[in-house]
Amino acid sequence: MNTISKFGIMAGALLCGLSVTAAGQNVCPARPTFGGEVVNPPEVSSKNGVLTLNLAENSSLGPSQQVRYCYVYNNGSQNVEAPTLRVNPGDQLNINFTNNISVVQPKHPLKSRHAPNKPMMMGDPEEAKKTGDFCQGGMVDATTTNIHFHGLNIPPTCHQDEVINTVIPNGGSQFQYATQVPADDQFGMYWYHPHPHGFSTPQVFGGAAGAIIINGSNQYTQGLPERIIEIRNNADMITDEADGEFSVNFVPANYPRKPLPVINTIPGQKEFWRVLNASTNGFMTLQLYTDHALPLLVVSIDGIPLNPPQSMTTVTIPPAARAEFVIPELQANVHTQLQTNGFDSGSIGDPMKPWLLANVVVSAGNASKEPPRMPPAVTQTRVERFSGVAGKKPTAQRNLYFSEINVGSNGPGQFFITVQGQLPKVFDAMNPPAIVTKVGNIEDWTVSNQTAEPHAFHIHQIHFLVMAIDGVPLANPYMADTLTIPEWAGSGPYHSATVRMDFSDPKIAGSFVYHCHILDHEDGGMMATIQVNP
Ligand SMILES: [Cu+2]
Repeated sequence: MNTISKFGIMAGALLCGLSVTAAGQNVCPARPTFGGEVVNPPEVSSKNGVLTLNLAENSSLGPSQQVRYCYVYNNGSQNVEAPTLRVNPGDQLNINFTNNISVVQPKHPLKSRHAPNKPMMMGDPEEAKKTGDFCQGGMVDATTTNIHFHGLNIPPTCHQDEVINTVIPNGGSQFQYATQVPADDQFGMYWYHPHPHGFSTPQVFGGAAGAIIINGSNQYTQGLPERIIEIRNNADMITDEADGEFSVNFVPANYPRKPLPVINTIPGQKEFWRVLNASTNGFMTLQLYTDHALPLLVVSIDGIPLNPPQSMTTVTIPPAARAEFVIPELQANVHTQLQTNGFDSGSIGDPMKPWLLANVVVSAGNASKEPPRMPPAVTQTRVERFSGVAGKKPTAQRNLYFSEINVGSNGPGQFFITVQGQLPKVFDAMNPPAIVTKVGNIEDWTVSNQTAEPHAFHIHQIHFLVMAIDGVPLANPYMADTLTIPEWAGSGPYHSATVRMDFSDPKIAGSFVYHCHILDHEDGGMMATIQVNP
């Protein structure tokens, strides 16, 4: 289903009578230009167990008349974009959030070939109006937002990590987020992004996304320079012939038309790279390439360590996933590039051709440009979340499947994720939960894909154990929060993954969602609600 490449949905939505205002002061900070250096994003760190910050979501028009969305933090002297939130396990995270989205209209609206991005009523609008409480729902449109803390295993309650009924209107509305990073959450990379149903794509595509790092090193990462790499679709690069153009820490990658982003490194030095796939639809096959793909020691996926780490020359991650790996010592003056090597997105998926992401310049002269180093490994033993899940006994087994109805080549289509035996329904906040379970249950879900394009299965609030692919048990099961389910080729069995859901933590009781993390599929309805009773 053609999705992001014809990104006219914003234009379409904006022309439908949503509030359209001129860009005022609440704009997005300038972004780097072609050939720029990839530097770590600005950071805000917790102190004495607490991280409190003011964060706004702004919007403005980029140079190519596409709408940029941005998370903005004032560091005391200037507004900076997409700060990395750095916390320790157990820390309190407080965000005083302001919605300053002032949607601006692209000069040359592109034609939508996409699922409808119609405003949708969520929650109880009457109650919302009466109480003025943004926890009660309201009409979700391109100017409303909320924040999802992707991968943090925190409660699905309002002011923490709730995206169904939390609808924060624009116009400077303020909203407090206050949550505690679980003490047993694992050291690694997580992220935050907007999740207003129907409009997550334009906001994330426009650039609104940032990293969360739970501090902590292990024997593989201690002492290494720590590089944070965020790959986004590039809102300013939309052309008919340029599907899948990306940016790296906002530096656009559009080779050969323009010079590549530059990663400056020194010779003979391993580095720890934390890569966030913040693209809305991009399946990445990451390689560090000289005249061959170099071995990368992958130490964690979606924030959770692999045991043991695995050496790979290609690291494949779906949209929203994170891969953290140690790169080998590089040699000076050897042509080295970061690239995605292309991905089979089926007969109807967005084309994922090979794409150069950055030139890696290896020079002793770069010593002053090295990022800060990882702290010494944590030696105290700690009970880590999900550590015993493989040995637990499942209390239920379910089958779910992705399906679509394509409505002609011009769309919109309908996108579904359905529990086997139920009727496919596009997401609606008023739908009853598709799955009801309770705290303490352990469930094995087999998720299959009946469509001719891949999907990226994601569930909020918990990670899951990837146990089997196409029914074949994995030798090394691993935890993830976002997983590719490959497309169906038109004959033979559907591809599937069997994953174990651990609902043991009473703090995750409540209603939350699971969905495809190709965000325009999610916006198009490929999402459903699970209710976990206390
Ligand atoms: Cu999908």
